[in-house]
Amino acid sequence: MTDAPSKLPPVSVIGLGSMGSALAGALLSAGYPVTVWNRTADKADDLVARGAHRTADVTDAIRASDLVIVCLVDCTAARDVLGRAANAVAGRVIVNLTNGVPSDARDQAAWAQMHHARYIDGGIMAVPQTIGSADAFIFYSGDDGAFREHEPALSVLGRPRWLGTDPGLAPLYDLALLSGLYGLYAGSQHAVTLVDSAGGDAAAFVRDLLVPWMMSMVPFTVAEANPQGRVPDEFNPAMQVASISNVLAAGTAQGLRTELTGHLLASLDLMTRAAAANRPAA
Ligand code: FVH
Repeated sequence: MTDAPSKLPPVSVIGLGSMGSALAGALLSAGYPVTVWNRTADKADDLVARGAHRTADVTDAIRASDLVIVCLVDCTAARDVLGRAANAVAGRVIVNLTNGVPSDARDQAAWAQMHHARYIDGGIMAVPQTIGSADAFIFYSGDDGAFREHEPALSVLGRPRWLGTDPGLAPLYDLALLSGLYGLYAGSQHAVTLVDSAGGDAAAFVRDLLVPWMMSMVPFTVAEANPQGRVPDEFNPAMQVASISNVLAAGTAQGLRTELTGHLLASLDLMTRAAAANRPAA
């Protein structure tokens, strides 16, 4: 007995690194007919075993579906791969989930328009393990008609979050969230290194102190961030300058690498300027 053909529209996935493979896998699990292409062809083996169709040529993968999802290492690779398939993209909706800057997205959208394709850029706020789960969400911006048309298939990957018709918005919001995350990572790394340098139990410090404390402080601290860099009165910037200077001094005394202090210097600069603005005139 053969399986009944899927009533769902076909989707092509270009790029089968860890993320592209997870995207294609989620679509297969949801019953979509999936065509895949990857520079290194054997990375498609598992997906083919699950029912995906593999093409040797990227052009054939793009021709196979109206919806083409691109997920490559960077925007240079995405531009090169799509550029080689320029004669196949007319009439297609290209959803580029490759991480990039807003101007990459706008350039790629203009290129797509020139080749009679509709373009959506996206920012994946998930890791491969969470694709297809309630924990994953993905920013989208660009051609809104194309987005509404293909929202059901895109919803399979993670909760879609539409940002508007400027294709640069999805990468901008993606990078803004990553900026917050990397600040948290840099701060945590400095904290752990400081405890470790004094012979402390870094694992216990992370488990029992850093994680619970950060969890309780993050909502409050983040809520005070504002586009003007204005420091709220209750923060008392002069007091913050003293505390941050002490963190820096302790790190230096413990022989910590200065590369870990960038986030502290940024906060010190902000607080120093706020303290100067608050100082009563002599
Ligand atoms: N993995 C993650 O946790 C993050 C989560 C947030 C979103 N990112 C972005 O997703 C894009 C792809 O990331 P990835 O994790 O799949 O990356 P890799 O596993 O390293 O796979 C890279 C794929 O790109 C192909 N590739 C690289 N260079 C070229 C090229 N010049 N021409 C054609 N394809 C190229 C590579 O092919 P191959 O090496 O297997 O032949 C992989 O398919 C990325 O933008 C993240 O920022 C993931």
